[in-house]
Amino acid sequence: MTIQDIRIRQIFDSRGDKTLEIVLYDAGGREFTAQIPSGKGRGEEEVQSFDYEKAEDVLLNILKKEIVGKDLPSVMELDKALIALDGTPSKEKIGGNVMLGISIAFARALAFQEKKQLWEIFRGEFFSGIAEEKKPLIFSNFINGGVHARNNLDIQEYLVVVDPKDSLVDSIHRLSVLYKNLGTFLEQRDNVNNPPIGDESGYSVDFPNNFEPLNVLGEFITEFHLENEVLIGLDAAASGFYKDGKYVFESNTFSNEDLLSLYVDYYRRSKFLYSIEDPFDPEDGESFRKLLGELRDKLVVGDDLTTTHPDSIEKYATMEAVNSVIIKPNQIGTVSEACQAMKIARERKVKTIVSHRSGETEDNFIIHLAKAGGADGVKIGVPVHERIFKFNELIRVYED
Ligand code: 2PG
Ligand code: MG
Repeated sequence: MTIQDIRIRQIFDSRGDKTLEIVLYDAGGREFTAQIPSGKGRGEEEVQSFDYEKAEDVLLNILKKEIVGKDLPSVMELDKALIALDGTPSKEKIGGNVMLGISIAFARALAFQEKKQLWEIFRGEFFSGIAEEKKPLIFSNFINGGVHARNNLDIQEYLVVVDPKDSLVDSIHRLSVLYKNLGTFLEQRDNVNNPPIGDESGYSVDFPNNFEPLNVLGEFITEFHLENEVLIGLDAAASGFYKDGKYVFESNTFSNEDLLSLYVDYYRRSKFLYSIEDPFDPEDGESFRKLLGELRDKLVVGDDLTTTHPDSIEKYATMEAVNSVIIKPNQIGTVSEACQAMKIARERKVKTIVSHRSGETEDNFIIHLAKAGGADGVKIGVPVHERIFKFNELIRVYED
């Protein structure tokens, strides 16, 4: 596939912040695009993300000379060339967002040329013979706190987790009904017309403490008789309340031991609580290991801890600090490395949850990545507003 030309457009993400769209032209002059999301709670090890001016500079001075006009046979070969040109661990020369956009847009061009679905390109290049066909659990963020909201919750996300074994449409509908009913409940509780929402369109209202949302969601699950198909997940995003080696939680100072006991108590009190993401700061990998030791049949998930980095996943899997990881391609900056991260996780029997970012676009690439690599879960927000694109693509990709 020859890359005839590349352009970069400025577009906006769901938070109204500027982000990039990469436009790639094939030899026939056809246009293939990729839009890159952005995160607020960026892990320390995440690769660099360039603004438009810097990206334009890279386009003119590096990409037009080294990539445009090249005939490349595969996504893998393109990524190898980009990684070699960049030559830095955190993608400081080309920018992880620019590299990922080119990587995805190129894969779309290949899919067009080969008359395939996008996921088939990824399956063929990276997961041939190793990914089984299964529908992923859907992690749906109903209540937003932490840096994603303007309320009093320290924990960033309260997620309803649904297993769409039978029908994706029915499961998504169930999520939608639950979400609307939670809205009505909060309207009445707080005597407001429309409860405020956070960065990912989950409700962002105050609660008496960080456990109470688990109670409320648990009561909904029981009321709607969903005990056998719905669970609850948390993303503590603990780096958001970590300061000088301590956790500032509910206005008190917690040691890592205190926080660990609090989480264990949450699990004891909520029978639906299934997963917890980033329960501690990435500096505190040892506490992840201790928590997983206490919660063998639950998920302890790495996100800021592992940043979709194959080496970090290997490290924390070996240490038995996590049994599940978030896969966010823009944390690592190329399709190949994101696929490599999924493969390492799979080899280590660590579950993979392919995830959106808090600042999202209409781009549905992550759903194709999940399908190609046989992901165990997808974390894609609530099935309303701007997140709906991902849910509808999920139906198309998994049920067509
Ligand atoms: C997270 C994400 C997505 P952000 O912490 O898992 O929910 O947030 O994109 O802000 O890092
Ligand atoms: Mg997270």
